[in-house]
Amino acid sequence: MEQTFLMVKPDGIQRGLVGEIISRFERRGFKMVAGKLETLPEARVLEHYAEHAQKPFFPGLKSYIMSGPCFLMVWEGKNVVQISRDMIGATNPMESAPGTVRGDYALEIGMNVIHGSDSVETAKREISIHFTPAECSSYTRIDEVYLYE
Ligand code: IDP
Ligand code: MG
Repeated sequence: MEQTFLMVKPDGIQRGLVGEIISRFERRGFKMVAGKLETLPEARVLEHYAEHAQKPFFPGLKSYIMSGPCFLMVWEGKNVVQISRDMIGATNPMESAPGTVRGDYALEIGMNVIHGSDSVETAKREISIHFTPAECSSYTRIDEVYLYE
């Protein structure tokens, strides 16, 4: 089954949004298979955001992401990568639709509450940066018989 990497960023932790965000993905039917609260070390921030390392906003992004703990998760389910991106909303909250996480809880691109992998390939890469296989659980949700036909 497809997996994605989701991370509540430090603004989401400080604003008490972790439970609300987890609830959205739980209710949609997705299954959390790993989760931990952690302040990211610099090396993992550089690896995670390697594609943005040369961008002008990168120093600000790095200090934002390292400003406090994040809540890191692996979620599993049918089409979870794309559906999570849709549930998260556009990168710039000014363009995020209401009903999305960013569209409901954020105002600025540099404080946009949550990260989600942008493709299945990216998800595999990001999961391996932040979690060991031993940290990821394999289990059946009791409601799966009413989620999948
Ligand atoms: P995404 O998080 O929606 O995938 P990306 O373009 O991959 O968006 O950018 C990664 C993160 O970098 C964004 O979520 C945001 O926190 C930050 N970011 C992107 N563009 C800007 C910008 O122009 N100014 C400040 N921060 C930015
Ligand atoms: Mg991205």
